[in-house]
Amino acid sequence: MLDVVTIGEAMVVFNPTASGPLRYVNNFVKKVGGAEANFAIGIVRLGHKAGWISKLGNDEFGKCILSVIRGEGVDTSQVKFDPEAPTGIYFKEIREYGETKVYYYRRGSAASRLTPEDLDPDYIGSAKYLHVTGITPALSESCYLTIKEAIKIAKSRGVKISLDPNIRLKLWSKEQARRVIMELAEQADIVLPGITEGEILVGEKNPENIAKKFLDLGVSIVVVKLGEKGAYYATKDESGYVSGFPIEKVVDPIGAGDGFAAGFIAGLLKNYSLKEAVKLANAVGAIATTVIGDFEGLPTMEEVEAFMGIREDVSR
Ligand code: KDG
Repeated sequence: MLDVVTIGEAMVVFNPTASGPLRYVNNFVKKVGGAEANFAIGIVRLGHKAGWISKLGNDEFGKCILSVIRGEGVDTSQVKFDPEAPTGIYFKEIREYGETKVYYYRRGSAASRLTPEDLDPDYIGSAKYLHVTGITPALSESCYLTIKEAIKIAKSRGVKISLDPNIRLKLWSKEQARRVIMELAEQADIVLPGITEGEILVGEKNPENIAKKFLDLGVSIVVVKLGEKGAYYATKDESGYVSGFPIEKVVDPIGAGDGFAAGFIAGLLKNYSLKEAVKLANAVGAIATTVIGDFEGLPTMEEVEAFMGIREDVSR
């Protein structure tokens, strides 16, 4: 029995060893990343069982990704190798000002060839939550159909659906993202938009108005991420702001949102109150930014409790 199942692409990530335009960067560190895989690793670190459905190229990078994600304790029994397409890769570019940029080399990748036939209904049905993001349906028409089918299976088996919009404008336009993500949101129990994503999706800037738009669609729980300020959560019965954990030195923000989602769903799996689950999400998201790599900073339950000051941290 799994706690969570998720579906999406993982890539080899090339992290630059210096900041500045990539044309002047000569050295990179090879890592692994992918929103849904990061999320699954986060869930496992927090003490729960996660399964990741995907496709990888039958190449060295695909084998590297499988051993890393399996090595982190995620169930990879549903991961297939596609002999006819490569594993996707991406490069990060770090600037001393502004946001980290990413450059994808993933068009036509093995994961973009996922189809509804790759889904085992019993596997999805064995979980408590199906977690999907707006990245997978942006990869290809067949990926979009795969996510729709996974949601249909989950709904028919009583599996709750959580949706992180994860809008990546390097993959599609705002209009395409809005149309597809809002269609998926209508089916979701939980939606976790960032504040800018809320503006793209529902045309509102205020977290309370963003949440209301999703609740009106039939979503049960909405959590709007407000960066270091924390988050705003709302259901039809309760709502509130939960402060964040500002980090003095963010070394790599990529993957923080996946950490937030993992923290929130782990909180629900632990039967925390909504407020406590959002607090855990804020802490996990914050800690994730303190380590280079998309998932490497994700904390264990012991680490996050020490960070939140509810457990003694014995360092030596
Ligand atoms: O949320 C972090 C992800 O963006 C990163 O790991 C890479 O999946 C990725 C993507 O599509 O950007």
